[in-house]
Amino acid sequence: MIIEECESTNDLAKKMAENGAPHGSWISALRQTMGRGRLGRKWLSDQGNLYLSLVARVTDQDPLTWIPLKAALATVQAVKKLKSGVDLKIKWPNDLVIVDSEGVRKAGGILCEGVGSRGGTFIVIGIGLNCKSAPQIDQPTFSLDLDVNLLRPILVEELLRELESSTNQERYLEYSLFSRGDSIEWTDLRAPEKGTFTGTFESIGKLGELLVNTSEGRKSL
Ligand code: BT5
Repeated sequence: MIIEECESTNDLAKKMAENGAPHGSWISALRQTMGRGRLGRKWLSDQGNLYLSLVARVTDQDPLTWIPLKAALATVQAVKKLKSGVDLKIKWPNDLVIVDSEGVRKAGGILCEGVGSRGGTFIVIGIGLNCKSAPQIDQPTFSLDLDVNLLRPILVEELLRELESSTNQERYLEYSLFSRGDSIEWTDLRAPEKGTFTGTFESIGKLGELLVNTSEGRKSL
């Protein structure tokens, strides 16, 4: 379903799921007035970009930690179906970025929110993608210049396909911003006072975690 405006499509998709909407139901808005990122951050949601949330019904057997990664993979694949030359990469875990001579610029992001109790558990997969314009913020941003009406059905199809398929580290790594041996820096959000850590990217683990080599040995993030 496509609507003009809402606060956040994730909120509406949660309500839909709570009211019994089946797996694969989705809602998309032309603009959001209170789009959300992770950890209370804002997602700027001007008219003309993609804002879509899909209800995924999940079971105990599903590797839930892979869902955001699968959603990112599906988004890259959908974009490439419309514009094969676009070099959209996944910056683990949930950023969609373009990398070129101007550096790394954010074009989209994924916000997965899990709700419900076992038995009726669902995850809302929220995707924001700058198709028409990119907001001016204190970080580099990018707009993909895509027709959002063409992208929407392809994205839903790719999402459903990814959710059905088994997890695949190799395919994910193909679109990962990080390659083996790349230096990476991170902070522990639970203990920011510890400052920045450094290491080199090794791979993606079985649960979708980031495996890095540090001076103290292998760590999973
Ligand atoms: C994300 O969070 O990247 C997840 C964004 C998910 C948005 C979708 S839209 C449909 C659904 N409904 C919602 O309400 N949300 C989902 P995070 O990694 O926390 O990144 C947030 C940060 O990205 C902000 O603090 C800004 O720095 C930057 N940012 C905000 N809006 C942006 C935009 N339109 N384009 C690029 N960067 C943006």
